Order: sequence, then structure tokens, then C-alpha cells
Amino acid sequence: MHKINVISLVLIVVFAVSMWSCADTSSKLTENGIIPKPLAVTDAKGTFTIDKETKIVISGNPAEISPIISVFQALLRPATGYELQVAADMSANSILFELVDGSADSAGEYDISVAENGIKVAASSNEGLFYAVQTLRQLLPASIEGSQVATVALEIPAGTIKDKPEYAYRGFMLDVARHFFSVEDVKHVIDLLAMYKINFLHLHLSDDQGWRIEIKSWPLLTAVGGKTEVGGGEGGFYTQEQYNELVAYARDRYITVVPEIDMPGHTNAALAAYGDLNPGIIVPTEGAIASEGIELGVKGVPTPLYSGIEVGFSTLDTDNDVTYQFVDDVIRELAAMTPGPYIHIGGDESHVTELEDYVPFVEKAQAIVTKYGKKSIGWDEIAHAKLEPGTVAQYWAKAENAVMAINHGNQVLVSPATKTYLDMQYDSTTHLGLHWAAYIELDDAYNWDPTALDPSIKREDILGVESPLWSETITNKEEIEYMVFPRFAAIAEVAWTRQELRSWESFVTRVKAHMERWEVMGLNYYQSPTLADETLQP
Ligand code: TNX
Repeated sequence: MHKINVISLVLIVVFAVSMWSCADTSSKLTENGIIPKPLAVTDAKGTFTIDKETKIVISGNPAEISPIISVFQALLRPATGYELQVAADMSANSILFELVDGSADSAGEYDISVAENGIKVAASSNEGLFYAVQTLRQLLPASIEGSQVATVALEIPAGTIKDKPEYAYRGFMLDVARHFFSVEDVKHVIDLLAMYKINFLHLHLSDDQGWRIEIKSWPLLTAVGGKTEVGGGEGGFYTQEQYNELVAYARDRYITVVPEIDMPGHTNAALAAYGDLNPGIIVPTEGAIASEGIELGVKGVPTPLYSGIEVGFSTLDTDNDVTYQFVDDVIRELAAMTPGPYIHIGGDESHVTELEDYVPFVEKAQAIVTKYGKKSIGWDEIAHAKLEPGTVAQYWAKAENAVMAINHGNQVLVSPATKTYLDMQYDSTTHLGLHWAAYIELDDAYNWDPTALDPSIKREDILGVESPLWSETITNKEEIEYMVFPRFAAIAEVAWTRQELRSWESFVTRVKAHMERWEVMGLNYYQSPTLADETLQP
């Protein structure tokens, strides 16, 4: 009896000490769980607690700052029930949001300083203030992500955070062509991207299996080309109204949409809609693999719809004026729905377009994009063409193509398939995804440096980093979540945080804190064995 009591006493003491040391750990700002990791963090004494009496104070043009205040209020509302009020002056319990003057290259920068009597947030742009809000969010307990009111203290340890993105373009690509995803699903993705300070959403809007954006001057693109998807499901498309809604939803979260029309290959859905675009080459029949069921396309005749996952079998007729009228109309309508600077013209895997046809096609498509006031992005193969100033080559497969673009004086967006492709399986047991490029575990997605991919690709040549999710095997929101998390957290940090500040050990601790958030958010994330607690291993 006595012995048992002593043991319990010892256990209680051990437990209390470990709880105390936990509490102590979580009370330091430098030991935060922020992803992507900020530029610099310091500690100070004390903590600040947000409660229902906390006031928000604005410094700067209220009309400019109020959207950010709404984001902050909305963030706190579901899990706290608080309706934080705006006050004119600072008090002993306030959060100041201040817009300050800044230079052109300070986009996205922000400072936070937390003291016992309040928080000050300063940035030279709304975007910076928005990122500061995302950082504050991550400093609050995971329960803040819940949709039910929970009583937890909203304590933030005192100290300062200075932050600034490394790359100007931090992107995610969603393939809505192989499988179609609803407006609601895309909004959900946008919400998740915003949390990780992503500022570009590239939508892969057309491919062999589907055309997903209404083009009023070519209505069959969606009426016919939008009718199916991989596996033969019903597919779908966005009306221009719905698309504009997505663009606005993203813009409210400081995310710019980059629409992609993949050309001249990956165009079977367009060829199925309009036979005039079809040069008459070999196309696989519905659901066929390359070696069987091959059918000869007939010039000028629509191809059958396609729901398999082969690539590289289709091409627009590059030697036909109708094709350029088509490209002009599509880009014109798309540019009118695109407030951002870029239109993506695809250009990958045009295996059945002769190089002598491919090069002038890309140059013409690029000129059309320029005519409508936008800059082109294309997959790295476009470097075979003469690129205009400002055109960006997206390096996914061949460093030599990226280097060719750089030698033309153009920048590259890095998306190496072996590191950033979120449709790659985690390992051979992953029930979703492909593995033609690699198996990509969480540490593979984290442990690489965009400036070390090739000796000829230097920091100044890199516009940014983008992580694509191709959807041949991905059919719904839960599957998107599974492939994206936790790897996307790694890529977001590669894009935001300078190389010398990143470390896998630090990332592991922080991503574990995010797993708690994902639990509360109900995300279907992958439990990476790279995060398994070593002390629990045999
Ligand atoms: C290659 S990446 C493709 C896509 C596929 C992807 C599957 C690129 C530019 N082309 O068409 O969906 O592989 O991983």
C-alpha cells in the first residue's frame, strides 16, 4: 500500500513537472508552430490574452484595412463566439493593425509585436496584414480552427516576429480537367492555401479528358468537351459567372488565379467539340491504353471523348487559321476574367506535334496572350520557342529546358515533378496517385533547395515555386486533402522561407502542431511515418 502511494506520488510529481515544462515551452514565441517559418522571431516577457473585451484599432485608411479586420473577426468567431469591436484608441487590451509606407519589394512583409497589454501588427500592404493574421491564427490554440465554441484561453507569448517571403510567386496547381471539382471544393482548397501564405492558384482548365471553362464564342467546348472525365464520370465545367466567383473568392484571400488552357497537345476535349481543330492524327479510343484500341482521327472530324489517362496523343491543327481564331477567342474571354498578370498556355507533352509546328504555335499563342495584356506561363518545353520578355517557363521535367529559358533572359517557376508533384504516391502502398516521377514522402517534399536544382538555375532566375496536383487518380475533396497534407506545408515553406532558415527538425515539430489543427478542421491528411515519435519506435 505504502509503496504504491510512493509510486503514485512520484508519478504525480513527474507528470506535474512535465506539464509545467510543456506549459513553459508553449509560452515562448520562439517556440511557435508557424508554417511557413518566419524570418525572425524574438521572445519577451509575459503573454497577451485575447478575450471578448479585446479591441481592434486601425491606423491607416479604414476602407483599405477593414477587409483584413473582417478576416480576423471571422477567424475568431466560430470557436470563441467573440465579436471583437473596433475602437478609436489603444487601451490595455487592444490589437493594432497599421498600414505603413513601404518599398515596392516589400509585398507580403509584416511585423508583429506582442506585449502583455496588446499586439501591434504593421505592414506596408494589405497582403502583409493578411499574412500577419494567418500568423496570429497559428499562434492561437488548435481549437481556434473548430466550428463550435470552445473555452480555451487565447494566449500568445510576448515577443516580435518579422516576416517576408523569399519568393514572389508561391503557387499551387489544381487539375480540374482529369476530374472535375465543384466551386465549393475549389473554395475549400483556396481557404487551405491562404493559411499557408500561397498567393497563386493555377487552374488546369483543359486537357484531353475535359474542357472546364465556359467560352461563349465556342459553346461546344463545354457542352461537348465538358461532358466526361477520367473513368467516364459526368465531368462538368464552370460557367463564366462561377469562374468569376472563384477568382473573387481567391482575390479576397490575396490569391491570384492563373488560368491554364493546355495547347497544342492535351486538347482532345476541344477536338471532340470542334472537328475543325483536328489535324487528323492517331487518337486512342475512350478508355484505351496506347497499345490497344487506337483509332485514326480524321482531319476536320471531331474525335471521340476520352476518359483514360494516357498523355501526349492529341494536338490542335497548327496549320489551320481556324485554330488561331480559336486560340484568340479563348484567350480574349479568359483574359477578360483574369485580373492577374498571367495566362498559362500549357505546351507540355505535345508528342504528336512536330517541333517545326510546335515552335510557331507557341510563339503565336504567346503573342495572343500579350495582345490581351497578359504574360504567358508555359510548361518548360515552351523554351524551344522564342520567348517574349516576361514569359515564364515552368520547370517540371527538364532542367535543360529551364536553362534554355534562362538563357533567353526569362525567369522560371520551379515545379520539379520529383519534389513538388502532389499526385505522386507517398510510397508504394499509397492507395491514390501515380509514381512515374518518384515516391514523395514528406521529407522528400521538404529537403530540397530551388537554387540547387541545377548549377545554371540561380536565385535571380527563379520567380517562385509551385506545387501541382494532377487529378487522374483524385476524385473528391477528401482525396485532394490526403495528397496535399502534409506535403503542401513543406512546399509552402520551401517557397516562403529562405533556405538557410529552414531545417527538417524544426519543420517536424511545427508540422505536428499543424496536425492538431487539421484534426480540428476535419482534414483527411496523410499520417506520414517520417513524423512518428521516435521514442515510441522499438
Ligand atoms: C505529366 S506535368 C503531365 C500531366 C500529368 C502528370 C501526371 C505535365 C506538364 N504534364 O499531364 O497529369 O504528368 O503526374
